[in-house]
Amino acid sequence: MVKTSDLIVKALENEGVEYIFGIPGEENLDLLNSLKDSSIKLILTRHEQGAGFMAATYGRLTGLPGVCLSTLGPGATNLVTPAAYAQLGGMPMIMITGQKPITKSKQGRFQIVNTVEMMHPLTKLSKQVVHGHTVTSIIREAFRLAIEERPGAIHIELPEDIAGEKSDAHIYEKTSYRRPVADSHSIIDAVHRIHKAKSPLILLGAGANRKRTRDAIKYLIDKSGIPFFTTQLGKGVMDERSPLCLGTAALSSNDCVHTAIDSSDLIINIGHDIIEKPPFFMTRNSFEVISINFFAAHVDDVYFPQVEIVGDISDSITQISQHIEKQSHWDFGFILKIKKALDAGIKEGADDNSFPVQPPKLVSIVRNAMPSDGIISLDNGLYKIWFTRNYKAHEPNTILLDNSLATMGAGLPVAIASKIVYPDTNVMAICGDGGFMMNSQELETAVRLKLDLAVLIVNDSAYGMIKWKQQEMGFEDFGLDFGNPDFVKYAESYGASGHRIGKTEDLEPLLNKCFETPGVHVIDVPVDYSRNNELLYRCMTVFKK
Ligand SMILES: Cc1ncc(C[n+]2csc(CCOP(=O)(O)OP(=O)(O)O)c2C)c(N)n1
Ligand SMILES: [Mg+2]
Repeated sequence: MVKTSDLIVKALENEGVEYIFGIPGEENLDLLNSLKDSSIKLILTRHEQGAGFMAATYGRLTGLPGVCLSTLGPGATNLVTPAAYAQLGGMPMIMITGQKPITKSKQGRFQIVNTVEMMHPLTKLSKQVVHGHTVTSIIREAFRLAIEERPGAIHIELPEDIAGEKSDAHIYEKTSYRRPVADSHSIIDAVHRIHKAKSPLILLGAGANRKRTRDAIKYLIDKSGIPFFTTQLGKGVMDERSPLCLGTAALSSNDCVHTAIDSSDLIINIGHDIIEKPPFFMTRNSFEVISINFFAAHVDDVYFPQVEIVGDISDSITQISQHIEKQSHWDFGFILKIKKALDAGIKEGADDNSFPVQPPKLVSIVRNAMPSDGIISLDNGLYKIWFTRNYKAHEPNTILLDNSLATMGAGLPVAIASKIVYPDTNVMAICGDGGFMMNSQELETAVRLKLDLAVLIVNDSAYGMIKWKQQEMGFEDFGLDFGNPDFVKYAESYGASGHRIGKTEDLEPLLNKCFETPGVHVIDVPVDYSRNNELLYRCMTVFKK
């Protein structure tokens, strides 16, 4: 007979868990004690939200579920946002929360909320462990289900008394299986439609961002010569320096890339689903869409693909490539003209040395400072549009952002988890002054873990993204300005290095210096958003001329 909390740790080790991110409460003390002699490393954070974002990111980067831990009640409610983040973002994550004893009462209803019910709509499975005998099968099922397409969040509640009781449950072996593949009839139908189209376009979305898909997609693009564009979450699936890359649909409409999309008669959608902000709006009269995904497409007013290829994405693409041939009637002339205009616009923005920094210049400086495999982690704010639009990703998972829950506050924890997973890679969090302050306490975690990390704060002393929308909607400027702490002193008080730039030319050498100097660096960068619309829509104006 073995104590249940010991069994859980053994089961987690058996699943290959390396880290548990979290903040224990008294209801987790058995589990904490069982972790003491385990190979699993506890990463203590300063807010459960930070722990959840880190666990989800571990899952996103490795394909294996990331694990986080909290106490009951307030600890568990703090995991609500990361649960939604992982669930919407398709990131495998397992949350283990504590609970008061269930076989007897300890403190009445003190701190008790129905966490299992609370987590139901945010997870693929939310379950309480009611007996030590079932705990190992629950863990095996949790790990299986978390990575099954579409990946997502799982919640396991472990009551205090169950954690301490003994059982003789055995550990279940990990199993693996080959994913189902698409039927050849649907492949032939799709190839026929692609051949018949005048100007087909490939869209790369989040689901295309899986191990082994890049080679298959690259082969399809090389063989067919069909241009491609990406969603925000599809960035990096292919090297965006490709002459066939039209860039990213950072907005849903009215950007230059949409002129190209609207001129196409067939979009070959690899891995985008409607949980991400739409890269375009379909209408009755617009292009046809072929959806290639692990599952059938969700239908919506703005998205209703006419053709489906359901099965392992890599395999589907490989099957398509076997049959596809370049067609002499395909015409990409207009589409590639737009690409030229887009690229010229991006280059033009890179020359502007005015101060405070203009967003396109900021993107160009960061791109220059980051090596091809360097990772940037974006929080949510106006700068995200600029980075997704102008930052050309070279490698998969090198621009980590959230375009499904689109929560503020994840930028720093995501960067911390990325550095833990890839200790030899340059990692930079890029956060607005609003988003940074939502989880800035994790600076202490980064310093304690002795991570080398850059944190760039896009400083406009406001919730800039909402200010922009306010202006777009014709409202008066109201209610969105705030003051900031002195970010240099703030960083230093955590034992990090603080920097502030006084002119735009100083930023690139400073970033290079930060990557050469160990430790956590916080860089305060004043930005000017006042010309946002003019710069954002410049490509459209140039193109319309
Ligand atoms: C947790 C959360 N709260 C509110 C929002 C709505 N929201 C989206 S962007 C934004 C402003 C972001 O401000 P900041 O981080 O300073 O970036 P900026 O746009 O100013 O560059 C807000 C309030 C959100 N996405 N997430
Ligand atoms: Mg701001």
